[in-house]
Amino acid sequence: MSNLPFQRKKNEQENQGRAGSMTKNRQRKTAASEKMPRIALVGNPNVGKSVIFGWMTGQYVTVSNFPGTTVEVTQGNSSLGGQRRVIVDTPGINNLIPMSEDERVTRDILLEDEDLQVIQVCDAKNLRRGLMITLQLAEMEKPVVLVLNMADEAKERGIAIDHRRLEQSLGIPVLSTIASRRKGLDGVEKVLGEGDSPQIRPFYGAEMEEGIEAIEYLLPAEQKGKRALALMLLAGDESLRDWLHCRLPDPVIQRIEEVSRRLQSRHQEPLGFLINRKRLDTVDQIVEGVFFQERRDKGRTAQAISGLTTHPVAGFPILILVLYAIYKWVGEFGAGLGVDFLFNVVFGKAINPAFTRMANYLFPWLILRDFFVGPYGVLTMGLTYAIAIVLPIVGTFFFAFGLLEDSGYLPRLAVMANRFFRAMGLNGKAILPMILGLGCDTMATLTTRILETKKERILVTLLLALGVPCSAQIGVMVGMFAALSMKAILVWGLVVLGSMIAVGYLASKLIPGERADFLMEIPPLRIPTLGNILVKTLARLEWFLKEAVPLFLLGTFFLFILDRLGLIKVLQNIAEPMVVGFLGLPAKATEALLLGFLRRDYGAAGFFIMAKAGELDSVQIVVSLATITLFVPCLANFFMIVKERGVGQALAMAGFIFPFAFLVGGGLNYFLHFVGVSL
Ligand SMILES: Nc1nc2c(ncn2[C@@H]2O[C@H](COP(=O)(O)OP(=O)(O)OP(=O)(O)O)[C@@H](O)[C@H]2O)c(=O)[nH]1
Ligand SMILES: [Mg+2]
Repeated sequence: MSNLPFQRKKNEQENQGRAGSMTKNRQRKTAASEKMPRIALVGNPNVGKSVIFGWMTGQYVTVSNFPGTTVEVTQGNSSLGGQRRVIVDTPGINNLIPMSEDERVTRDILLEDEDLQVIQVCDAKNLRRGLMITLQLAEMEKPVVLVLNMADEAKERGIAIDHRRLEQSLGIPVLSTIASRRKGLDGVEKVLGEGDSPQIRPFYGAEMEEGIEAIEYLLPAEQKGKRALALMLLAGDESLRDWLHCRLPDPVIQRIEEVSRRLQSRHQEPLGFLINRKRLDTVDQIVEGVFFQERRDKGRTAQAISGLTTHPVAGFPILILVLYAIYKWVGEFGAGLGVDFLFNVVFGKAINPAFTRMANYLFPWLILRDFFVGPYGVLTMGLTYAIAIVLPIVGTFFFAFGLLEDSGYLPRLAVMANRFFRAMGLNGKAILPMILGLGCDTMATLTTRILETKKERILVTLLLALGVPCSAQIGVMVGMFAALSMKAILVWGLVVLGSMIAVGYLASKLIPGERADFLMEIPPLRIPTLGNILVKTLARLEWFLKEAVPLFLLGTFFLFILDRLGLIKVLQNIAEPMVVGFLGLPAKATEALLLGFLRRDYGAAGFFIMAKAGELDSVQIVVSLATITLFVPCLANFFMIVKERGVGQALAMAGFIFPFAFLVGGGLNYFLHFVGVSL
């Protein structure tokens, strides 16, 4: 999932859009990349495409043991084999008839670029599933090289594949690799640019073949891979509608629809189902002669651990253990030792005093001094908050999250959480973005593209914005938990979860549409590679420094201006009935809440400082944490919602979330005081 904004940005720069906008994509390609041969890495989700892309281009894109890590296309240049080529990393697919937006991206690239060569990456353990794609690539007449990756795991499970025979049946090069250990990749280099279209063409029965032929005849004469298109159309691929309208006049489209209708009227089952069944039969015939599983007993320990992690009873102590380890690492090491050292020693004793002296010496004007080193100074407040408080906390959390991503624990957590998420009207795949939101809500909002129904996409986007705290915020909150009792943390957790369930439940009743079935691929547990985790953590930190820190500085500047204009007091007075009267917080908390509008973690950092200074009692800490957790995460997330869902929906969500957050915070304050709970 798995992906974070740094990747989004890169993608936007390098690949610039595409989902459904094939023409735009074409226009935006640079003249240079237009001439270079293009190779796309295509395959099922979580099979190692991005690892191979990284090796081919030297460019890092997020790699995680999590299906749906890549949701946008990334392009990079490669000069492997002495020739310059453009390599394209694509989102994983299970079928060329797209079920979700990310799958459509991949299908559109294949359709759009007629000269595209394909390296199909397949999980060697799951040859059958991979060959379903090979077969459709064959129908598209794409030149393919088949890479059977994860040879190590296949071997562990006693799987042997007869490569020679597979090559013969497909008529294309077949290679075996362990991409994560860079094994066998030189073989890929040797066959770059080679590869014909695979020679497998299932026979779909006389009637169906007649229909295919009739549609092929109606498609534009110069079109390549007409058979694949005809089959997509017969299978009822709605996503092709725009494509057809750009290329064919309406009467021809109507004739195509007529062929399809006539054929369907002669069959009871949907044509798409019949087509798929024939394909599966063909794949089974190929697999029979080349795929052998000798013994199944290896890898038992891993399977046993995997079973425990999703067990309805045993899964919970494991989850608590994992959370406790994160708490120790982030809360005590990052937020405790790390922050103390950076805040008290590095910034408190060295950097800030030195800068203050320098500013006093350099600037005769008080306003300039205050701008840099005053109570709302960009250095003494903005940079100090960002680097001394948030950075050590998010750094340690990013590392921990990377470990969770690469070990394969996150999809298991999704399984565990399934029952609970059902209450929110969500299940299956919808949980994946929610869990990725713990890394970064902005990126998780982008990942809602893997969801099949619009209803789920809206629901998950709303819940992410409402209640899923991102890594930066979790970090800061974990730091504040240290000052709280277990009871207080529980109250906070229950309030946030309760709000999400209530909102999710109501929204799922109000938003029309279907809920998809629970269907989730669980990748095997793997020992994470330290290299990938370090690279990923650094890339995320780089993103934090580039995208979050400027917002921190902007927020500080904003407070500085308000302070100079004497407006902070005015705002505090205006907000007093709300902040002091309703939420029961000190008037100064208005500042933290203002910062919270920019970034939730910055707001939380404001509360962190107040709590550290003893300005908040435990009830106030819990109320402030609950309120700020329920805010929209940050401006970036808001803009991502605009991008994905449109201005209307984004404004509606924000318009609901902010008052709701205050309402819950105030309600909690009244409840805790009314019941007289001591926390
Ligand atoms: N054991 C093993 N793990 C591998 C191998 N290749 C990749 N991996 C791991 O498999 C996981 C998925 O790799 P990615 O490159 O993110 O897969 P992807 O195909 O890009 O996945 P999506 O973007 O989700 O479609 C990561 O945890 C990799 O470290 C391999 O040959 N052996
Ligand atoms: Mg990927």
